[in-house]
Amino acid sequence: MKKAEEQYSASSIQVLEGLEAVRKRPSMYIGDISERGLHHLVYEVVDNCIDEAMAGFCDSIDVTINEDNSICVKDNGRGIPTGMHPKEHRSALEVVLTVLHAGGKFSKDSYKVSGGLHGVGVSCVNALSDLLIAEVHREGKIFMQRYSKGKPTSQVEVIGECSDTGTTITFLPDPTIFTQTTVYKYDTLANRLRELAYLNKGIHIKLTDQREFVDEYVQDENGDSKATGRKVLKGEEFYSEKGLQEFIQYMDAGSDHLIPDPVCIESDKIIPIDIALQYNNGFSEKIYSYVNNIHTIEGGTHLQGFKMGLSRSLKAFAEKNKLLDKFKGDLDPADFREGLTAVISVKVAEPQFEGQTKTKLGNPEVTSAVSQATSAAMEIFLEEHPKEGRVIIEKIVLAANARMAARKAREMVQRKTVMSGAGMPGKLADCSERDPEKCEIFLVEGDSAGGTAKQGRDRRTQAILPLRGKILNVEKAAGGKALDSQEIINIYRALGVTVAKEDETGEKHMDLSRLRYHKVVIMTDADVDGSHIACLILTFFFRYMFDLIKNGYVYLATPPLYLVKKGKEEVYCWTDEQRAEATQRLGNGSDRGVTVQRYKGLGEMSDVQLWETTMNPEKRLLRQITIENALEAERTFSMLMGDDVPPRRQFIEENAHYANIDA
Ligand code: 0RA
Repeated sequence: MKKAEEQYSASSIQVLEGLEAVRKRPSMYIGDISERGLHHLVYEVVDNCIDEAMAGFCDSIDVTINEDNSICVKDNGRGIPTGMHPKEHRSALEVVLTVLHAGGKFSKDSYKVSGGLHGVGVSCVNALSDLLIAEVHREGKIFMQRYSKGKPTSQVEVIGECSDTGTTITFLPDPTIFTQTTVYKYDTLANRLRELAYLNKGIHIKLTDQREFVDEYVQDENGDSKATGRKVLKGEEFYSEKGLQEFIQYMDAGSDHLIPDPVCIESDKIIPIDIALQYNNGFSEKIYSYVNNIHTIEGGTHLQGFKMGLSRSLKAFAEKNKLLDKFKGDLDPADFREGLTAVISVKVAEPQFEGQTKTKLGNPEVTSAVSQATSAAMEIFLEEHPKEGRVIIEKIVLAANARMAARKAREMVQRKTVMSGAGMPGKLADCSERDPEKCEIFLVEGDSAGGTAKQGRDRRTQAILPLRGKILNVEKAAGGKALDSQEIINIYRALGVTVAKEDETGEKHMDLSRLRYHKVVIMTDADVDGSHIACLILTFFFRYMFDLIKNGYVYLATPPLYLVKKGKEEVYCWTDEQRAEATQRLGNGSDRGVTVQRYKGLGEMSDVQLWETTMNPEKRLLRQITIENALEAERTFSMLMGDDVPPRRQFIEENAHYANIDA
């Protein structure tokens, strides 16, 4: 069926069958029924509160994860109307909660642009919940109605009086729909709520987790945090007074800025546009773009417009002030964005989402709107801040020079890659199969582990490329410098790809038609060093071969941590819980005669063990790297691989799962 037809029949089904259709085909409405879909339910409800806040009636949203993994979302908006709906012969509340897409039909100022990726409304959440309770404070009364699987199980009842207004939705996801998991992840919700707080300044968004107590901290007079010795429920409040400007500071934490304050661009001329940007002394380009509060991971026309407007205004400023007179060569569009961090947020009434993950804006009219707003605001900024302007141009010229100097190295890589048919790196142990779909390559830390992997592998489909120690930290390499590194050249050559090129819209793409393996597996030791190396390799993929990640070709291998043994019985374990369980089981309740061997590195395993636990497709656990949480990944990479030490130390301390093994 064609796309348009599909959508057409979908909307007619909705009218005919209402919420039954949602229960029959939940993925069609909320994307999927995995952990992602489960969390999507929360976003769907919160989006309605954000709409209410955007309309100017709400400034506080409280999200609570209850002990039973039900979710409560409370706002201080006007409250969903509870009066009789003239056409439907039932309360407006019931209509909002049981009719698909009814959420916005009442609002007079109908420029509703928020709404989740699928924008289906609270009624979907209702349909997919075992239990949903709506409580509305409005006109001095407290109204309540209950539902189960989308159907009302009570009338709208007045249960008390109040002097405030607002809506509280409590729902318990239906486990027969969410069969994979019904357990909410605090961090997943926290990341999204934080993002929403930055994107919609002035709203207090609180998250509380009733399932977990944590140590309470207070700030002392020096601003240091100190434990009080008491326990409190886990939670955070997200609030941003200045919006995107603070978002950038959060994303860019730990880098040195080129100009004192971020540049802010706001325009309401054609469509609402909100942009903040900052330059730092790093070398990567970090632009986060949003449409209607949705992170457009694949960019699109708004991003394209921003890039155009930015280069145009900076170029005009440089030429006007004769700052390029000594510069030989020409400026590449990407030169304008080295060391740039920017957040772009636009509101589009009828967004068209395209691309592999449906997170790429297609509306053509948005390009010129954003481009004009950007260049107009940048012109004013540069006019008023000529000193900052000069600093930025100097950085751009530096980037251009570094790029040109690196071009030779790059051309060499290209030539070698393309020309030499037998040009595989000497250390590569290739597989015999030629169909890329069936082929895997393991990037292995160190020659010794590489040797074991070569012995243990399935030669037909598995190739091994040992990497020497720590590969270059590309986060610290200017321009094309990364391409000077022998280990990185080897990766390009082994994979059969060339350096990503920018197209006319400013998007970087790789030619993946010659990619020789559809699984690229990073295999490192299960210790701190190994994690660091995996992180370096991932950073390289993230910055230079993003298309590989986007297509789902990149994986992490997970070698076991322990071997528990009694007599001939052997059990591999990946966690401390598994180890304890295996010890108990093999020892029949005692640990007599049970030995526990801890693997410190891949090199300690025999080829057979490595195959059995980590490489054998039948038994191994591969973790696919996805772009789901690209935002957090980006921040983490910058932080871990950047210059600033304190945040890195903090992160490692908080996340050092491996560090405890010896304890
Ligand atoms: C329909 C109409 C009005 C508000 C809402 C829905 C509304 C929905 C949700 C969902 C969560 N929080 C909400 N807050 C409000 C307009 C009400 C009016 O005109 O008074």
